[in-house]
Amino acid sequence: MKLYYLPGACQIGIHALLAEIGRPFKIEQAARPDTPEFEAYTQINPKGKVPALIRDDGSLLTEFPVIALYLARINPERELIPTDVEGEIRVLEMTEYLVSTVHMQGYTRARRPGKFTPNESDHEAVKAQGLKIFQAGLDRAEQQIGGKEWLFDKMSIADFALFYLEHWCVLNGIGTLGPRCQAHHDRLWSKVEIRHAVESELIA
Ligand SMILES: N[C@@H](CCC(=O)N[C@@H](CS)C(=O)NCC(=O)O)C(=O)O
Repeated sequence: MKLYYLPGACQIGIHALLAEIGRPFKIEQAARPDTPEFEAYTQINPKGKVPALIRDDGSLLTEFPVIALYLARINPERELIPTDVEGEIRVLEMTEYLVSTVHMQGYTRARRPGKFTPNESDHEAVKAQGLKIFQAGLDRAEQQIGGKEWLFDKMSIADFALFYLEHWCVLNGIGTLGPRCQAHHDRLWSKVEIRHAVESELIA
């Protein structure tokens, strides 16, 4: 299995999940659209995005929530997705919200307003709109963790979606983590395998 990454991008959630699962995997750097290597990367992943997972049979899997679900399903002994329907859909609901709304609509606006408007004069308004969506997501997660260690009763794939958003917040100072999200982040970050995996992207 091979994970394509861009240093520090959202695939750190999948990278951390792979490290937590503990089966062997490889990583390879993808390419950004503004580089000469991008054309070659689109031959591997036509969407040109990360995360992209090459599975053991050589096939490509994309989209964070789907990759995370796949990894949970093929490693059932790790119990990273509930097996009952209600439990499963609630974990997927949260994972989808964190990736599609909090990241794609919130963080991306706050960090890269130019993706949403060509007018530089609108950038500050777009950033503010993004920060509001991003912070609302962090606040919702803070509430959901409550007195638990994880978003749900057990660690699940949703925790790895939350982890990369928390990590961005810590690193880039976009948004504010409440004490439960900070502890949730630190709980995962204190796992040596996860820390090494995420840091290896920057070293490579
Ligand atoms: N819907 C995709 C979105 C992935 C995505 O936007 N990834 C960003 C990194 S955080 C990316 O590849 N950015 C490169 C670019 O847009 O050029 C998913 O859930 O995996």
